[in-house]
Amino acid sequence: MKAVLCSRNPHKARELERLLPGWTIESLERDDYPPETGATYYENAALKAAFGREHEQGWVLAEDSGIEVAALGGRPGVLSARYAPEGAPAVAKLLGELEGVAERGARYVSELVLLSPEGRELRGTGKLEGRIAYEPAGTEGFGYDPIFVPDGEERTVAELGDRWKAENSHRARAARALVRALPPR
Ligand code: ITT
Repeated sequence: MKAVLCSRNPHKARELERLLPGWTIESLERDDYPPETGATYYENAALKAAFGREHEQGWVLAEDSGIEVAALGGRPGVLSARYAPEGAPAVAKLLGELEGVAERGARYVSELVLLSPEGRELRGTGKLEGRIAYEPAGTEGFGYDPIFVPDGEERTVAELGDRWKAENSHRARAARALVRALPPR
């Protein structure tokens, strides 16, 4: 089975191919994706999927995700990708906002939308609870992974690594929910 992933983030394609056994994930590489104007992760994922449907007849997959920080009232949340340039700048900005803040609780959220060739919509949602570390550590993953410590762990997602992520991440949980929603083949 092949699905076209409507995303410009190569990390997502790599993670999702691992998370959806039996599926080949191909990224839809275009430079005219619509702006993510939705108020929720689901709305943004559906927007990306609808854009993909304009270009692809087969299975179309889209994902929207973000990080919600309790001390920031849930920010950056659905605006995570626009919070700061991806990578070190985003990490530094978030650590700066939390300087001197003892309440470090946060969660990752992932919302997947899969459109069947006949136009049926399937969804999967996943969350990962944790806290924001005081300094970055680790080299795997992407985005906020160097400063996100999942509940029950002492190390960041970037230290725990891709294999840990494939079992436990918000995206892994969303992918399992999506697989459960798929019709039997
Ligand atoms: P597409 O919209 O093209 O799929 P994107 O990276 O812009 O790619 P989103 O709009 O869904 O994706 O934004 C998600 C942001 O949330 C992402 O840029 C990261 O900052 C953060 N994020 C989501 N999942 C993450 C993860 O597994 N590890 C680290 N950061 C993550």
